[in-house]
Amino acid sequence: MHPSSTKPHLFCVAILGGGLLATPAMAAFTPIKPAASFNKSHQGIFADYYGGDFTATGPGGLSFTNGSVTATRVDDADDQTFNLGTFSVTEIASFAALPQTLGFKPGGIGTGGGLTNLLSVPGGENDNPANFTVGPVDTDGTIRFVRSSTGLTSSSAESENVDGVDRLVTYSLTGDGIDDTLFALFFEDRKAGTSDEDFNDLVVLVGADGFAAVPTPSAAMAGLGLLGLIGLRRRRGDSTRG
Ligand SMILES: [Ca+2]
Ligand SMILES: [Ca+2]
Ligand SMILES: [Ca+2]
Repeated sequence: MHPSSTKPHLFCVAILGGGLLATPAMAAFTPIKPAASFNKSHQGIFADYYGGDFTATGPGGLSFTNGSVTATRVDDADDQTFNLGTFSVTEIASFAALPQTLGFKPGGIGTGGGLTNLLSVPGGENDNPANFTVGPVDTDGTIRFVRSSTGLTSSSAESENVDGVDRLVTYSLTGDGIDDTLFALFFEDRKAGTSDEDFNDLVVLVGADGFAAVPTPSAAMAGLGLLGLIGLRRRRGDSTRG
């Protein structure tokens, strides 16, 4: 038996509830390589958004927490399709040279389906601090997320990718101000073999109930109890591009 087979898998399924379609496959966590100095790590991206200092936690140190928000790494057998119903999506970072577009297709793995584009962000190795949100988007049943940039389109379902390799790493977010299913999706934008495998080229939050309670970094660091007010301000400030 693979050394990390059953325990992490059961752990994740218990945490995730109905947001993802669990499969009976063995647990597997797609490897991530350290980000280049001009990029940010997954911990750094969470810290930028939620504030505080995110440190490794959980099985294998693959998850992160700042003490109030925890990002639990999702088994990569379980982030290939999603079942979110009505959801919103917010881009929180993009460390990539190329512009990035995110969309989704209805249906399960290998079912084809028409692409609905959700958002696009410019390229240029930046973290696009002016986060923006799209939604609510109504979906019915299973969907796959699809990221594209010049020369490559990749799906959350790895068997649909030209290289057959996983290009999405997902965390389930829980903690202060997060009352509903909320995932952080970290995409890699190059094919295996030509990629730096930092999985920070497009980073979005997807949630079944929007983002009204997400704290700003300054509020989280100051420990202010104004999450609802800040959430409203954040929503008003959001814009939709592409
Ligand atoms: Ca994956
Ligand atoms: Ca990158
Ligand atoms: Ca990359």
